[in-house]
Order: sequence, then C-alpha cells, then structure tokens
Amino acid sequence: MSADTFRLQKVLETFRSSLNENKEVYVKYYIAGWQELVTFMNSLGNVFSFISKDVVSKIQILENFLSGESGSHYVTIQSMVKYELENDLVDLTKRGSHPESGCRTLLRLHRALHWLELFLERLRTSTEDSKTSVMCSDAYNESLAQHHPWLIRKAVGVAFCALPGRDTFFEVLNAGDHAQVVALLGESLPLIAEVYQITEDLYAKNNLLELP
Ligand code: 1Q0
Repeated sequence: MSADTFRLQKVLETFRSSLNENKEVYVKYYIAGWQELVTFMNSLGNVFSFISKDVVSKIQILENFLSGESGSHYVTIQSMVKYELENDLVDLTKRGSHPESGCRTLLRLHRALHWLELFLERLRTSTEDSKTSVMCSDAYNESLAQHHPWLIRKAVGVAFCALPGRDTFFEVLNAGDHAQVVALLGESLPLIAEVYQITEDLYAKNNLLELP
C-alpha cells in the first residue's frame, strides 16, 4: 500500500500521538492528523477541493510557525497560546496586524474537528439506510455552519450531495469490513473528543473562542 493511501487507522494514530502525558496537544501531530483527512477528502473528488485547499493553507500557516524562528513556542497548542498572547500576536476583536495568527488559524481547524467528531459518531451508529449526505449536513449544521456565511453554507451543501453512499464510504475508510470500521471508530472517537475538549477548554479559559 502506498504511503499516500488514506487509512482510518493513520488518523487514529496521529491524533493519539498528539496528546502528551500532561494533556498538552502537539501542533505537529495535530496538523498531521489534518493532513491525513485532506488525503481522504482528495480521494472523494474535485467537489471537495475548495474545502481541502482551505485546510491545506491553514496547515501551511501552522507549519511555517513551527519551522520558523519562534518554532519552539509552537510545539504545543498550550505553548502557542501562551506565546502569542504574551507577545500581542493575536487580533482579538477585529482583524488587524495579525490576521493569520496561530491561535485564529488553529481555531478554524478546531471547530472543524467538532464537525468531524459529530459526523463520525453518526457514521458509527448509522444503519444501512442512513445517508452520508444527511449525516454530514446534520453534523455541519450543529457545528461549523454557525461560523460560516451563507455563501459557504450553500457551497458546502452542494459538496455534501456529491458524497458517496454509506457502503462506499466505509470502503474508502480502508479499515476492513463494516464491523471493523465501526470498532475502530469507537476507538478513535474518544481520542478525537479528548483533543477537542482540551483545546476548547484552553481557548475558553483565554477567551479565544470568537477570534476574528
Ligand atoms: C467528507 C466531506 C467533507 C465535508 C466537510 C465538512 C465541512 C465543510 C466546511 C468547509 C468550508 C470550507 C471553505 C472555507 C471556509 C473558510 O472560510 C473557513 C474559515 O476560515 P477563514 O480563514 O476564512 O476565517 N474555514 C473553515 O471553517 C475550516 C474548514 C475546515 C473543513 C474541514 C473539513 C474536513 C473534512 C475532512 C474529511 C473527513 C472525512 C471523514 C472521514 C474521516 C475519517 C476519520
């Protein structure tokens, strides 16, 4: 199997590696998890490219920080938040001199991670007649949609209609038969939920949940 083949297992592994024993989240593995998801999205077809392009550009912004001269401050989400806030590197109320801070960039991925969690939970508990497009859009309306303007919500709605059906979806997850995928989802979801919750609490504590 080639290295760029998507496997659900890889997503699980990267999100698992992203948490250390102090419950800090490594930016490197967090974005690696997203990179995996981009690979997956690309395999679904061109309709999703406007979504994956946005994710790729956000991954790139964070990678640049990580490999830049202040890289040591960007090792964990916790250290990034501390560093950017202490050094006034975040536009807190309106976009100004720091439109692409690590904090606001990661917040976009963080919100999307909530969508992923809700969607995968629906997929895990779905039945044969469940529709992926409905699961996706229900999860979207409960999470990300609140942060997107009308035009993007429309475009996302169109993309959802192009999603493959449940059987194909299970297949492209590339983790064995249905029962195995369901088991793996059951294993991955608590991890994704934990990474999400840790980030959410950190952002809430620092009043960063509405960054422009
Ligand atoms: C599989 C189908 C994918 C469905 C994706 C659902 C969410 C769609 C949201 C897309 C919006 C993209 C357009 C750009 C929006 C930006 O304006 C917005 C805000 O950024 P900014 O800089 O303008 O303030 N960006 C975002 O909100 C980030 C959106 C990221 C969306 C990430 C979707 C990730 C999907 C991954 C594929 C997962 C497939 C599930 C199976 C995986 C198994 C583990």
